[in-house]
Amino acid sequence: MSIQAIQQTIETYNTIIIHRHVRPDPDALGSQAGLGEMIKASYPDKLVYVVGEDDPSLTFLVEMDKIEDSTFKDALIIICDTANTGRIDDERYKLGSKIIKIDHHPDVDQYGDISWVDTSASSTSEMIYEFFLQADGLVMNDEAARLLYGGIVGDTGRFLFPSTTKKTLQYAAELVTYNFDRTELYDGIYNVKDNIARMRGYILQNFTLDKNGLSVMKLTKDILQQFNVGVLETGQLVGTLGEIEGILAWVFFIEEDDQIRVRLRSKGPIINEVAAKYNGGGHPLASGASVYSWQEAEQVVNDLKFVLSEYRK
Ligand SMILES: [Mn+2]
Repeated sequence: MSIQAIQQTIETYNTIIIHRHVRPDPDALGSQAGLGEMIKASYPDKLVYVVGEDDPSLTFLVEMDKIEDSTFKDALIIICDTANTGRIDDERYKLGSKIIKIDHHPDVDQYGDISWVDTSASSTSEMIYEFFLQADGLVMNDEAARLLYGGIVGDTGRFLFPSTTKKTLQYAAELVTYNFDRTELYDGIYNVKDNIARMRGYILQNFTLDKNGLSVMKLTKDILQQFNVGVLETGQLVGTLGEIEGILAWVFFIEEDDQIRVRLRSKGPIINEVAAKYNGGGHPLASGASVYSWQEAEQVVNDLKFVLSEYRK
């Protein structure tokens, strides 16, 4: 089974470089760095690096390593939480000698010499803990536990989303027996700056809601500027509409310099097929895409209207 194959492969390499997706979330970083810490603790002689761009709002979790191109030569590459190669942060993964994919998103873009994809897992961090349990003689420590717990918390919305299973809660229960500061972790993930709080106020004042339960929010450059919210920070906004009665699915359009970023969320209707039509993808109930004009954004809205009306039949 792939867990054994993954451990055997890790054992044969001296240098291991771990990647994750661009614009990381706590699960991307938690699985990446949690696995890294575990490998370091289990095989102290190996050189283990985590790479990608740092997101300033998440450096409390982990900071990335800066490494030379030459380090990739003969290295094992492990890519966590990344469904398609286009979203891998740090393209130099191509310079490595072998690739392992570990992910919980639908396996649309199959890549890697070894691939372990489990869409029933709440998070890739949960899979990394499973890897620890099923592999032979691996070492867990406080830092790895902190990272994996943070990843699980992030992807399950603090154990709220339906992806949370008995296994998720069991693993979380085991992880909290390690010594790390949970309050500090929650503050790091959930505290927001005042500009984000005010922008949320704007969203709550201005969201639309149609008869089928679709909500549309357009955040133009002007509005983002008015609230002094940067592109990276907009990820903290999309959940704002999640608790409003009557909203079945919602879409955020975020205007950037070169594109309009589309963030889709749903409480039932499958929306990742719409995302796939517009240069994107993701989970059935949470995905993202890109469009290049407001006319194209209207097409996304029309496609979503169709999905919702079909869902309600
Ligand atoms: Mn994830």
